[in-house]
Amino acid sequence: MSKILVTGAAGFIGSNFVRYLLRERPDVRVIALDALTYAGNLESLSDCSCDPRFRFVRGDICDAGVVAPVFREHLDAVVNFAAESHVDRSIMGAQEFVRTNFVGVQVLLDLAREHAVGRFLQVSTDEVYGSLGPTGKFTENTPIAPSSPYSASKAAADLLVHAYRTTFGLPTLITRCSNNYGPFQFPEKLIPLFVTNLLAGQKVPLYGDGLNVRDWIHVQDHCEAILAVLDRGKPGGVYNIGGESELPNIEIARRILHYLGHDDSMIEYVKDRPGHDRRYAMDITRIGDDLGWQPRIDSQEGIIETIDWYVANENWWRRIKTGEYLTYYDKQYGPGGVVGVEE
Ligand code: NAD
Ligand code: TDX
Repeated sequence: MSKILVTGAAGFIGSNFVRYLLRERPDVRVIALDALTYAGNLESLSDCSCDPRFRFVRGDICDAGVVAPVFREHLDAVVNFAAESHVDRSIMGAQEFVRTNFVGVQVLLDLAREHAVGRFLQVSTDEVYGSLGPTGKFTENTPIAPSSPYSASKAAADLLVHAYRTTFGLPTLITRCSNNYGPFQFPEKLIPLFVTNLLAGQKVPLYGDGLNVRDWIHVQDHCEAILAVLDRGKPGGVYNIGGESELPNIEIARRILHYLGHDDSMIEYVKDRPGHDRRYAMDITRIGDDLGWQPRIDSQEGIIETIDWYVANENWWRRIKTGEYLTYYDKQYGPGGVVGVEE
């Protein structure tokens, strides 16, 4: 039975990945580590908690003292999702982004080296490449040119991962994915923010002219791509992941508005995000050719299914909006402390 450490497991993509891994791989044990920042929600993993192959550890990836005992458990692989992930917050203050997204990765890399972990997969982002004009796509050879403190901290981590591969021969992998949507996304990001605002009778804030373009991928497709890279990716390899579904923000807004029975009058055009990247688009030739992965979920259907999920799971997002979700950990495990570490 192999043992995989998933960091940032209580976040949006991490929780979807843990659920997918447990479903897909009967022979895998998962240690789910998360600091439970504002973005971490253990309720997103409540259905996994009774699986004997699942264990939750509360811990900060920057704190080697807390994370080291987990590495002493002979891990086969580490998949690092832990990050500060919201661009707008990084514009308000970069410190936590540098700390978690860069220093945290250094702590994990050192531990992976010390304990000879078999595979270290760093979950990165298309944003490290910066912004595209109206044509062209990012390939893995596109120069790194991040625009925001968030993407700069992710790019810095990618460089560090590369350096650990070159200097120490660590079996690293990097995935760079485009914008995800799907269940359990924190309602500060475009799609869940707009859906939950409308369900609560509020307008949706569209930045600038609403014509910025993102390449949207369902989180399930992203999880499948990550597992393909973890299984079969070439050590030292970088893999772009994308949904092949470019949409301007206004189009996303209108799909959500119309599906929920509203018109453009519920759009509030607001001041643009500083340094706002105009367009992202991913060339996914490498992961297709080398690993046989392709996105499977059509964004037209996937976005509607996602809206339905937020409608059906109002309790999940309402508890975030009221802050009640922050008390869940203490109710499950008792106040404070680190749980789940096997010495
Ligand atoms: P998220 O904000 O939903 O989740 C991040 C998780 O990391 C949270 O559970 C949080 O509690 C945890 N965390 C934060 N700081 C930590 C620390 N110091 N120690 C331990 N845990 C900590 O983010 P997400 O959208 O799920 O993104 C996951 C990863 O995927 C990130 O690395 C992000 O850069 C990357 N990514 C996201 C997208 C996207 O569209 N959401 C696209 C490409 C790449
Ligand atoms: O209220 C909003 N209004 C708006 O117009 C918000 C929150 C966003 N936007 C725009 C900004 C972007 O052009 O929508 C687009 C998507 O914004 P976000 O959901 O904040 O995502 P983005 O900035 O594109 O970054 C996301 O994808 C790449 C994730 O948050 C990152 O973690 C990931 O690396």
